[in-house]
Amino acid sequence: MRFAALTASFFALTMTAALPVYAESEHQPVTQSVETQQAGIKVVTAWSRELPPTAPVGAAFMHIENHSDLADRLISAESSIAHVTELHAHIHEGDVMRMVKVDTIDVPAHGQLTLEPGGYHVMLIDLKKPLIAGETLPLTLQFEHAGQMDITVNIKSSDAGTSVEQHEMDHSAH
Ligand SMILES: [Cu+2]
Repeated sequence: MRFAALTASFFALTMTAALPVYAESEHQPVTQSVETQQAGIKVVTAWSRELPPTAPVGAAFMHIENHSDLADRLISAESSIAHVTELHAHIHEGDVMRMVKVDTIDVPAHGQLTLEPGGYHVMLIDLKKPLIAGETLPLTLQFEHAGQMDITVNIKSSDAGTSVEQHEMDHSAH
């Protein structure tokens, strides 16, 4: 049962990889997104996806900008919603894509990086609470240079697109 749920969750992540992903928010007001900046590192549009209450794992995605001259790297993450939080990447093995744990995720000097379905993500393992659309979850990121950053992750509905623009369109339609 646990394996089945994990597989379903992985399948959902893999399937969304082909969808267009959020790219740039600089030019438009992003009212829903939480923006956190510290020591040249800026984290925008952190999001997760709602999952059935029985799902043992979830994932958090975000866009990270490094406005400093120093290359930085994400070295760990922690959330009170999960017993274990890991940094993950997806790798291709032949036709199969699978998740692997990574020690760090590099953010180049004056560069940017998007954690997204099918790519890097923060894995929330052994969830203490279900991920419910419209709610948020707290996440503490640890960067090598920028240090610790507390961010808020928006939980989106499972049928929402992967972009924050889509998320907002969904809301404005009400
Ligand atoms: Cu993962």
